[in-house]
Formats: sequence, C-alpha cells, structure tokens
Amino acid sequence: MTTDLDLYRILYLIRCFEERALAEFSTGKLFGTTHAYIGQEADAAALFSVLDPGDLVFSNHRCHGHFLAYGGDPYRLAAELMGRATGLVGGRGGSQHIHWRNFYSNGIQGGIVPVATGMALAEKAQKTGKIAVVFIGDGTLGQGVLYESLNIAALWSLPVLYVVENNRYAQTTPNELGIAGSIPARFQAFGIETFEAASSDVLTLLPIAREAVDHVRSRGPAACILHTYRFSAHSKGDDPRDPEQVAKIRAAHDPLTIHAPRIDSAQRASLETEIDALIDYAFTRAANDPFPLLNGE
Ligand SMILES: Cc1ncc(C[n+]2csc(CCOP(=O)(O)OP(=O)(O)O)c2C)c(N)n1
Ligand SMILES: [Mg+2]
Repeated sequence: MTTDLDLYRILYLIRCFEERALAEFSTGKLFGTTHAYIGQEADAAALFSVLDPGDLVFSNHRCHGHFLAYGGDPYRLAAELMGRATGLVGGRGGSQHIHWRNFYSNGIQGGIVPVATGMALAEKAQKTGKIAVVFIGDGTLGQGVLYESLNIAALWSLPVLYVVENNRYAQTTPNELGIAGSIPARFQAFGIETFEAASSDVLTLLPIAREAVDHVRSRGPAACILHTYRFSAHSKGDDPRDPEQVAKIRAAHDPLTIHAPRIDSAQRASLETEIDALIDYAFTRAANDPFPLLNGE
C-alpha cells in the first residue's frame, strides 16, 4: 500500500536531487549535459508506485527522476553525472545513458522504444508476467521508429506501456509547431488503448497509472499520456519561455506544493531533513571518488 508519505518521499527526493545537480553543474563538477525533471515529478511517483519490482523500465534523456523513483541510488547517479568510476556505468554514460538492474536509458530520442518493445516480446515469450515501460516526450512523437514499434506491439499483443510525458515542448519548440492531430489518436490508430491525464497531482495520476499498467499486464500494449509541465530549462540555459509565465505555471502546478499539505508537517520536516542529508552525502561523496582509468580498466 503506497501512502501519501511514500509518494511525497519520491517527489521530494527527485526535486532535491535535480536542484543539486543543476547547482553542481554551474560549478563545473558535472560532465556532458543534464535535463532536469523538475515539475514532472508526479508522473514518476505515480507510475513507479504501481509497477512490480521485476518490471523493465526504459527511459530517455530526462531520466534522473525515473531512476530515483525506480529505487536507484542517488550517490551512484551523482557519481555517474560527475564521470566517476563509481558511477552507475563506471562514469562513461553520464546523465543520459544509465543502467541498473532492469532500468535502461538512452539519450537518442525514440532510440530505446524498439528496444523496449523487443524486450516486452522476450518477456512474453518467456511467460514471466513482467511488463516493459518506456518513457518518451511529446517531441519524440515525431520519430518514425515509434510507429514501427507500435505496429508490432499491437500485432503481437506485447506487454509494453508507452508513457508520453507531454511537457508541451521539444527543447524550445512548442507542441503546436511540431505535432499534428491528436496524441491519443496516434496510438489508437494501431488499436492501442490509451489512458490520459492532465494533472500534476500525484493522487490524480495514481489510479490512471494503475489502470494503464493493469491493462498491459492482462491485455496487451497501452499508452499513458500525461500532460505536464517542466519548470526548469530544457537542459540548462535553453528556455525561450517568458519567466513570468513559467512562474505562474509553477505556482499552479507544482506537484510538491499540491501534495505537501496532505502530510503531517512534523513528519514532512523530518523526511525533508533526511533527504537533504542523503543528497548532500551523494554529491559530496561522489565528488571525491576517482575517475575511471583511461585504458578501460
Ligand atoms: C534523434 C535525436 N534528435 C535530437 C536530439 C536532441 N534532443 C534531445 S532532447 C530533445 C527534445 C526532446 O523533446 P521531448 O521528446 O518532448 O522530451 P522533453 O525534453 O520535453 O522531456 C532534442 C531535440 C536527440 N537527443 N535525439
Ligand atoms: Mg517535451
């Protein structure tokens, strides 16, 4: 049974990690790039609360929140962002290419969708009862390989959930300049069932996530389309939006502000102190870890 406190823990953990990652970035401690999940936390909190531990997860360039909600270690992730040998993949994957247990991510838009679909086929063939969940952004609806994957998933009734996190922008391009027609119709054209929500309230998203996951487990492929907002820039400085507009959106749709009043304030304060310390430990320890050796050892 997932409690309100469990959900707040995930929301706060992601927020805290991402804010620290952005702060560390500006001091030059992180390598490559980074795409913060700030604003979208409720999507991950809801979906990961209804998955089974053995399910497979395929994420994208905006993967930190998914990884933390999956139960990943913030220290190993921080070490990966800093290119350290102790990182999730030895410091060679960076922010976008991480792997741990049944969690995989890939920074090529849509690149991991056929992989997730194929892994769903493998799970079905082996009758494991596990499902594959793959996250894409609205901007990734333009990748042709998505539609090849949907076709096969529908034809072979594969246990795969396509999660579209529609934060309304593909980097700096708003939806209306990049997406024709309706998003659900793109899945429905293949006979794939769609579940949809426009909310940053984790309690609104939870039953929809559960319905979508149940559908995949018992009947076959589905899409879960979540309309959300990102509050930070696409990666670091690239945000064409009017800051006043972003502030207004944030004031109305912050998943933490929406959920926090449901938690006893003393409990919340103690949880926040605990997570602040955990994140501080993660980044401080990672910053002191060794870099991988150049000869590949
Ligand atoms: C094939 C490919 N083209 C371009 C890029 C560069 N790129 C990274 S993220 C991104 C926008 C993605 O938008 P969306 O799918 O909506 O995800 P969001 O960043 O909004 O979470 C682009 C163009 C890429 N990673 N892969
Ligand atoms: Mg987007």
